[in-house]
Amino acid sequence: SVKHWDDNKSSNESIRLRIAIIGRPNVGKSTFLNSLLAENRLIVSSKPGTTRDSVDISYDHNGKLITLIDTAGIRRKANVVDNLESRFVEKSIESIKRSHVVILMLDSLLGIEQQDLSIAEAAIKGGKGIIIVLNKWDLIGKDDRSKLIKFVKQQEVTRLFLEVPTVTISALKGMRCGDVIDKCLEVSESLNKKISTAKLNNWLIDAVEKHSHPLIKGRAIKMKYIAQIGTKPPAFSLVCNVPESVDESYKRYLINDLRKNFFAEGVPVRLLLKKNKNPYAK
Ligand SMILES: Nc1nc2c(ncn2[C@@H]2O[C@H](COP(=O)(O)OP(=O)(O)OP(=O)(O)O)[C@@H](O)[C@H]2O)c(=O)[nH]1
Ligand SMILES: [Mg+2]
Repeated sequence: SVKHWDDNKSSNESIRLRIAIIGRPNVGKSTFLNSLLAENRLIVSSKPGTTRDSVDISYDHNGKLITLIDTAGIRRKANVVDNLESRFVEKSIESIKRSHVVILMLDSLLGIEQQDLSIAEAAIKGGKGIIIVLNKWDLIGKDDRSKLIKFVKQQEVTRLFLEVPTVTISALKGMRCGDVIDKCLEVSESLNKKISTAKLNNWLIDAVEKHSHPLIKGRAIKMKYIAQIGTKPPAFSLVCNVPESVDESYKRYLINDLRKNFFAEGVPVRLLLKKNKNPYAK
């Protein structure tokens, strides 16, 4: 019936994946979109700041409808001394908020800079999935390729504390552009994943056995019980005897291990440490 068809449509609409494409001016965001859409629906120019506002584009990826958000990079105004980085980040955050997964696009010739890391941090803090795209790969000589990837990967681990899927493309030549969307779908699926409590607690036993928390003033820190409390991003509550004493680095270890065991790269995992609620304790 018509009603059934409408219901279907609205439920499909509500889960339609929204992907924000973020990157500094001129990295090739619009070229990438044009390459995906295989027609010049967007204005592409070698002048930074061509696209003024963010644009939502419907895209059919192998029968799956996706919304792509193209965000303009922020152009430095001549003779204006202001905080370019914060303006860039601010603008990008608007698009990040409306998305599920963020594509952070880099110009391979320029690599990854502080602004890029700030964007990635904002995406991760916002609980969004993230992937990094190294565009203009056609301009990188064979000898520099592995060095560049290694550097970006190292920045992910040391600055973002999250391994992020990193895809090399040439938007201009239409090289591997579809792979980027495949990766986004993978990340999006993983963002929604629910892990059974039994699996989680088995993981916890192993994780603590592999690497236990150091004693705090001679007292053992006990990780007692873990349960998933949310998805998109996946969030967990971990009951512990003294949550306030848990090392930041230990918490990071648990989050990373949890991520590696159950989720895709680029999925931010949240861990909430809680004190066990013992009704007989004072
Ligand atoms: N060699 C090479 N050039 C590229 C590639 N992708 C984009 N470009 C060029 O880079 C320039 C900027 O591309 P745009 O797509 O307009 O960049 P943008 O990120 O949308 O820029 P803004 O909208 O201004 O933020 C253009 O001259 C493109 O032709 C690529 O893969 N390889
Ligand atoms: Mg553009």
